Amino acid sequence: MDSSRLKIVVFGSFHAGKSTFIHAIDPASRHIEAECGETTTTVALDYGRAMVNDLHIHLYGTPGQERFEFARKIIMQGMDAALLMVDCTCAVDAFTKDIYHDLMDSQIPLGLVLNKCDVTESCPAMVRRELPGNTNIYEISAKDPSSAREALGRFVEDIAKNR
Ligand SMILES: Nc1nc2c(ncn2[C@@H]2O[C@H](COP(=O)(O)OP(=O)(O)O)[C@@H](O)[C@H]2O)c(=O)[nH]1
Ligand SMILES: [Mg+2]
Repeated sequence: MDSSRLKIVVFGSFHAGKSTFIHAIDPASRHIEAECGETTTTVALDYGRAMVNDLHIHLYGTPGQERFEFARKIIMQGMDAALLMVDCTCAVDAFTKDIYHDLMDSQIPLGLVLNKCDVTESCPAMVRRELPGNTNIYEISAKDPSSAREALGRFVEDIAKNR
């Protein structure tokens, strides 16, 4: 692992707030939509950069739907850490739980981003119960760029302790 750069991949269901989060961190981030193969299927992903302390952070947002497993596999190559974005305004879906367990089983440092905490009905406590066992948890509203940046900064510091 290059000690001055970190590749962080952002996972999460469609609509969890991945694009909003990456754009909040890096207003110059790119949202990329690519046609794949002979089908009309479009894969959407995001890419943004940030500096945290002296580290160059490269953030990659993955496509959320299950059928984009192949694209997630490619984007995941060489990742140093992962963030799982969860929408706290609704029940935790099976896709999010599956990704959570897969990432927990891997050796990759994982942070849980509990998003949309600005919404009155949001229930981050429920998400914590549904996705137990991880200590890097950040409650944010990706609509508030400062809370997104603070969560990323804390995550990078948290994982730097174990590098
Ligand atoms: N209230 C609220 N809405 C949010 C927040 N983050 C994202 N959204 C909204 O949720 C929807 C999905 O966000 P998006 O970033 O496109 O999700 P993605 O599919 O995971 O990339 C959009 O309408 C966003 O404006 C948040 O923290 N609070
Ligand atoms: Mg998106």
